Amino acid sequence: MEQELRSQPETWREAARIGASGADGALPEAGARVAVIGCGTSWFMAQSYAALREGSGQGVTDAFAASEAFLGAPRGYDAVVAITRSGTTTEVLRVLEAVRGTVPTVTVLGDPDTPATPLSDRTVALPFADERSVVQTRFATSALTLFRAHLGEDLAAAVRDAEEALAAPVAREWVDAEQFSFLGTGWTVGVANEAALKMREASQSWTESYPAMEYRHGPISIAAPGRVTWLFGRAPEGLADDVARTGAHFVHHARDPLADLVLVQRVALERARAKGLDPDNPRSLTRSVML
Ligand code: F1P
Repeated sequence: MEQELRSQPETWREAARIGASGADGALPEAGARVAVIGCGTSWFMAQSYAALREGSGQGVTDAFAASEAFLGAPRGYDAVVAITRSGTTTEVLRVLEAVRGTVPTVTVLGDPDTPATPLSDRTVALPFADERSVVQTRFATSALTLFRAHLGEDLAAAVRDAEEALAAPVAREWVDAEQFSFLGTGWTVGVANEAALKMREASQSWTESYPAMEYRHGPISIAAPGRVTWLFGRAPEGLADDVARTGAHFVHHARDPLADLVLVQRVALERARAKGLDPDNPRSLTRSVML
């Protein structure tokens, strides 16, 4: 996991190049109503992509957990984008099967030679970002980098921020914290959800995640000294003061939110090691979940 995590600036550069050059026209065009699906980490990247695409005016874009969508495939969309590192996740394959022939599908995956490929009208493969680890790091962040570049964003600063996040100190308070609440707004809600999952998967930590303003509607009641509230992206007015009153440690960095996720991945590694856990063999997890 560590080696893969550390290669993110390189894999982001390559993903940004592919996205900026149009990803071979595989991704849906502006104006299309798009459903984005995935499981686990890939679902959280789907959430971020959906918020970014819709926010950039390219059309209605909704994210669905494939594990819910396979119970009743999304309807009323012009295209389905599936995100799956492995290309073998059962729920993703079932959604692709269910919508086959009714709506164009494009799957963003690691290895191009997977069961998802023949079920998709188009694929965007990121083999340079594929991983052997159970816990995803670079595939997910590279997929989101590809989407951001495809939507017209210049990712040069994000790549620089990722390099900086790889060199930044990991604070003692984060390694020792009893609990983490990760918060985001808009596209960074998906990033916050992914940060919380990463910390659970790799280090068996108690973590939660919320849209930042929603945090004040109840979840802030668990903020306390020895616990961390970590905000990605835009800071809603008054939030820092509210958290300060609880005594929780508030974290809000200026760097690109996806690059700040790289720092959380490192914190997850450090916490796993501090607890004597092997982050490359996480409890009860497999690289791909097949039903
Ligand atoms: C999705 C996923 C991972 C999760 C776990 C099981 O995989 O849910 O996000 O961390 O390893 O698989 P994929 O569809 O992106 O291959």
